Amino acid sequence: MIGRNAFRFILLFALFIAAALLLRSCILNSENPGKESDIGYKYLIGVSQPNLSEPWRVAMNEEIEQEVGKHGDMRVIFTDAAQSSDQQAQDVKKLMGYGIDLLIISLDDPVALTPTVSSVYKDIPVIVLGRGVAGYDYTLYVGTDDEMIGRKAGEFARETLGASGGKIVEMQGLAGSPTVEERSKGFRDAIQDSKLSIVQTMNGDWQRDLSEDLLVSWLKENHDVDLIFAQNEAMALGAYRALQKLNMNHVNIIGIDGVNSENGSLQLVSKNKLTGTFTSPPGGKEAIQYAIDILNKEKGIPKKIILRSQKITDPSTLNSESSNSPSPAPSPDQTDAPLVVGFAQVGMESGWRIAHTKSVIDAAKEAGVELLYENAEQSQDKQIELIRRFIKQKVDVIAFSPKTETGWDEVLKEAKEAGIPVILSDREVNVSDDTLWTAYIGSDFREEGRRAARWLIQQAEEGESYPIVELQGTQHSAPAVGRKQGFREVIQTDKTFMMLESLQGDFTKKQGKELMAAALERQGSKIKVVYSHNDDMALGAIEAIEDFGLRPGKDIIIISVDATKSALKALSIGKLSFAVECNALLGPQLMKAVKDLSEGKELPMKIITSEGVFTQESAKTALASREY
Ligand code: GYE
Repeated sequence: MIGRNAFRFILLFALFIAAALLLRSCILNSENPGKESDIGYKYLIGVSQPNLSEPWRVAMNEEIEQEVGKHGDMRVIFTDAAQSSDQQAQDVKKLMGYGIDLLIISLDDPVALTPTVSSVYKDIPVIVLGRGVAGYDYTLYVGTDDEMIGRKAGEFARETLGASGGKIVEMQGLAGSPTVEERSKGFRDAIQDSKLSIVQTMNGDWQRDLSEDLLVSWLKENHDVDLIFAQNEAMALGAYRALQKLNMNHVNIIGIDGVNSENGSLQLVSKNKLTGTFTSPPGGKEAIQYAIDILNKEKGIPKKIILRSQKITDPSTLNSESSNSPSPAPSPDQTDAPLVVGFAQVGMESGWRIAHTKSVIDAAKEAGVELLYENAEQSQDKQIELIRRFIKQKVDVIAFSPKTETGWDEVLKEAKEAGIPVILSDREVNVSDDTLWTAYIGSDFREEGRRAARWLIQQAEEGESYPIVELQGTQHSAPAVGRKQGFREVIQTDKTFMMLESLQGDFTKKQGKELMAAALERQGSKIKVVYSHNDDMALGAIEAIEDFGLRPGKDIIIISVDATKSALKALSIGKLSFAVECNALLGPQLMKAVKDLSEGKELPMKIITSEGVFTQESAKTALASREY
C-alpha cells in the first residue's frame, strides 16, 4: 500500500506538471492564446461571398482553399449569401462571432455592404477581393483595373466590328458597384470616337438567368444588334443562351472573367460561343499570401494589388510566353552573385524625389542587390539612353520613374526582347501594350486629387465662392495627369469652386514661386485657393504670397500633395492648409518585387501604396517621426 503522504506527493506533482504544460502552451500561442493548443491552428480566416452562382466566384474560393491548404496553421470558413445583401451582412456578423482573425470579402453590392466592411475594419484586418468597395475602409484591395479592362473590351469591340461600326447592348452588373461604373467608363471611352454605339444598357446584376431573361424580352423587339458587351462571365453565358433561343448567333459577345471551368468563358471562347473575353483573375491566391503578411504584421503592406488582365480569343494562348505576358522573371544564375538592378531616376527636382532616391538606394543595400543608379536630370531622352545602357549591361531588372506617360514603347520593346523585366517606380506609362512592363509600384494619383478636393469642399463656407489657382506638375507626367483629373472629378460637382488659372509647373519650388507671383500680379486677392501638385511648388507659392503681402493659409487656402517633412512644418505653423500624402518610401517594395521576380513569382500588375492626409493639427503630431 502506498502511504498516504506518498500518494499526496504524487498527486501534487501530477497537478504541477499539468499546470506547467498548460502555461507553456498558452505562452507559445501568446498572439492567439489557447487557439493553437486547443484546435491546432493559429489563424482563422473568414471568407464572405455574395453568391456562388458565378463560376468566377467558385474559382476564387478554390484558389483560397488551395493556398490556405499550404499553411498548416491556418483555417478558413466560407459563407455564401445567395445573392442577398442582407444575408451577406448577417454572414459577416456570424464570421466575427466565430472569432476570425481576418475577413476576406467580395461584394456584388458595395453600397449595401460598405458600412459592414467599415465596422469590421475597426476590429480586424479586411481584404476586399474582386469587386470594389466604396471608399478606403479596408486593409487591402485585391482585384483588377476595371476601367482598363473596360477600355480593352471597347478596343476589342472596335476591332471586331471594324470601321463600319455597329449597335451594342451593354449588360452591366449590379447598379452602384464601382466595378460596373469603371468597366462601363473604360468601354465607353474606347468607343467614343467611332461608329460603335450603345443602343441599350441593362443590369443583369452579375447573374446568368436574369441577363438571359432581360435580353430575350428586349431582343424580341429589337433585332438590329451587332455585339453584346457583358461585364462578367455569368452574364456573357446568359447572353449566349438568349441569342441561342432567338436564333441570333451572328451577334458577337465580349465577356469578362475568363474562368477556366465547365461552361466558363474560356470554354465558350474555344467553342466560338464568345467572340472573346478578358481575364479578371479572382485573386484568391494573392489574398491569402497577403493575409499571411498582414497577420504577421509585415511592414509595407500596399493598399491595392491590381492583377493583370489578358485578352483571350484563343484559350490555347492563355499564360503562354506570347506577347500576352510581360517579360519572364530574370533567370536566377547558378552563382550566388547579387541581383543587378538598373535604376534610371527621373531627376532630383523635389524633396519627395530625394527621399524616393534614398529609399531605393537604402533598400537595395539592405536587400543585397547591386543597384546601378543613374540620374536622368529630367530628360526623357537620357532615361531612354540609360535603359538602353542597362540592356547592354544585361542587368537582371530595369526600374525607372518615367518622366512622362508616353514615348516609351520602343525602348520597352527592346527591354522585353532582351528578356529583361521592367518595373515602373512611382510613375506609370501609357504604352500600346501593357505587357511591355512587368509591374508598377506607386500611388493612385487620381485618388490623391480627389482627396484634395474632398477636403476643400468640406471647408467651404455657406455663400462663399472659391476661385482656384492650380500649379500643375511636370507636363504629361502620370502624377500631374492623375492629380488634375481626380481634383476636377470632385470639385466639378460643386459650383462654389471655379478654376481661375491652371498653370504649367514642373514640381520645383522655383517654378512654384514664379508662377504664383505672376498669378498674383494678374488676379491679386481674387485668388482664394491654391491647389499645388506637390509640396515644392506649394512652398514656392507660399513665399510668393508673402512677398505679395497676403497671408498664406489664411488669406489663401493652400493644398499640396506629397506631405514631406517641409510641408508638415508649413502645416504646423499655419502657412499650408492641407497636405495629401504621396508615399516616397517605395524602395522596400521595389526590392521585394525584384526578389520575388528572381524567385520566379508572378508580380501583380500594380502595387498601390497606402497613403493618408494631413491637416494642420495632425501635422503637429506627425512631424517628429516623419521619415521624409
Ligand atoms: O509628387 C513630386 C515629384 O512622381 C509622385 O514627382 C512623384 C512626383 C511627386 O517631383 O514631388
